[in-house]
Amino acid sequence: MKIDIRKTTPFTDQKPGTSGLRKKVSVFSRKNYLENFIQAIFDTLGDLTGQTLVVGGDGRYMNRTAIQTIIKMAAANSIGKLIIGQNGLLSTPAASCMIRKYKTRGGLILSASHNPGGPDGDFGIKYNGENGGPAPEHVTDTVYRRSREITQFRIADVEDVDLDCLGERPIGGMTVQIIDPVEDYAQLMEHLFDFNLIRAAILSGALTVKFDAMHAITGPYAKRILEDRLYAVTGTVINGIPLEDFGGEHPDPNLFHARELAALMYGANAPTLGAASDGDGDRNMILGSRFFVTPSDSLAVLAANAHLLPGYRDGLRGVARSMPTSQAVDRVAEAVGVDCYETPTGWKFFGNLLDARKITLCGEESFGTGSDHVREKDGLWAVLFWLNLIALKRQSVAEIVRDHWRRFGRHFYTRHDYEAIDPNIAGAIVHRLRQQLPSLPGQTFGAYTVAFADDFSYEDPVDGSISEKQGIRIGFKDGSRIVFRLSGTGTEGATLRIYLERYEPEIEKHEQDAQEALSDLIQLAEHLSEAKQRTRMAAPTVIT
Ligand code: G16
Repeated sequence: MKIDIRKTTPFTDQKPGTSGLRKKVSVFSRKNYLENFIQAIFDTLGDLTGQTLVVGGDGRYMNRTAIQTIIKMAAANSIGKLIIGQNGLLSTPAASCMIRKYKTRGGLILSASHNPGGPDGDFGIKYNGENGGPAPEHVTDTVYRRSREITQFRIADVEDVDLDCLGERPIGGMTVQIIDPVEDYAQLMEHLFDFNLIRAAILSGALTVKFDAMHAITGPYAKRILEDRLYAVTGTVINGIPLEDFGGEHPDPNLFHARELAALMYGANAPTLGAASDGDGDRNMILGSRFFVTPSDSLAVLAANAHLLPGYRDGLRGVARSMPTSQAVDRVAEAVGVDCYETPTGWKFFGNLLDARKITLCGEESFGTGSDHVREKDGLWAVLFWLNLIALKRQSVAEIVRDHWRRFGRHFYTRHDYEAIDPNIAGAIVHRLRQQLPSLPGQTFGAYTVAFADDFSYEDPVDGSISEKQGIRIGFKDGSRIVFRLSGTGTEGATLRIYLERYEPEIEKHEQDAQEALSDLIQLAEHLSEAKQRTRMAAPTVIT
């Protein structure tokens, strides 16, 4: 096998964001752009001789060509083995599952998650470590440093590998194993949930489900698990074939982008559960008939009921949520008597807590929930959790959530996004907010008195690392909050996210619309940030 050592010059913009490096395909297509980043990862990992890596992606445009490049570079960097999902496919949670199951040195996951795909869309790549989770900040910082000083990369001069045919083949001294992307993951799900109970409920007609794979990675997973193993009728999974451009759609599981599913769930004869997942299969949206479950509520409901399900019979060790996620799960933790951790946005921050066995469940407002079964959030896992719960309780989604509110109170919650705004304007908004922080505590705005105002800083309780400037929090005496932060996953301009939360203990007030219930706080957020005025946008781009 001939190995080329090619000269290159560094790019200055290869800084991983909230979840790996995400850029436009046009950026990733620049000469040596992908190669530089891959070599920077390999260099950061040190001696990889004989080591195994898992490789796979969400099937978006560039997935296959990027995998061929990774194979050639891995062979030239003395890697012993690559385990690759058939057709180059692996959902993010399935990749995490395989890294853990086969005890590999980690894996490379190719995805830009819920961002659009295709030649004009986005591409992304991230390294997950031996625990199956996204690399922590000190690793991604080192990759970034390395990417800025790189002068050469190694690549083998070999033929492309057939990614579609299962089995093992040698590439120089390295072995490439093409593996069924679904089987290991499906087995893990079967171990966590009561498949017999769910199957019986489905067969009896008491439980019906529709799953929107949004032309993305979860199609094959959902078909195998929901239709083949749980006997949901054929057609339960819609948009189930992964397409390189996601059918020209935005594979983001919310009411706006999962339109087909939303129309069904808000129409007559809706199934018991409607669910959708995103580009790489780690996000989930849960719907009942005419009922949207906020991700924050979903986490709280799962936490309150986990002990009823086979995989979680021993109860919870603790829970965690990202800072902007509503405090609904905090109330469950308090009632159950376990710790609740508040982390910065980004699944990587849960890794240490899970590895140290401080938590069992964790989740984020950004449609992510997961547990200690892998080290990524897991869309289909959340759907199966809900199916198991519905089969067990014999209640509708809405009844389960309303019962939860009755017991714990309701956290009204919404997120307003201003997307693709001028980064200078976004910076100015954040700067203005930061300047106000010292003077806010004690001030009263209508019914709300500020209890604290800060720029969230997190000290990891396991390794003591500190992450600063993770979002502006304004907390009020009644527990309400407004949070402002800039997204770390966008590829166009800046995205300002405004998160709003208010607690309502009174049952008679639980049926109010969230935007109405939060209207005073929404106005106050505008007063403090001048987001509309400064961006000259009449309304947020997306409200969830
Ligand atoms: C990623 C991260 C999540 C984060 C989300 C949104 O999700 O893994 O932890 O909550 O981005 O981040 P931001 O608010 O910075 O855009 P995904 O599904 O895109 O990989």
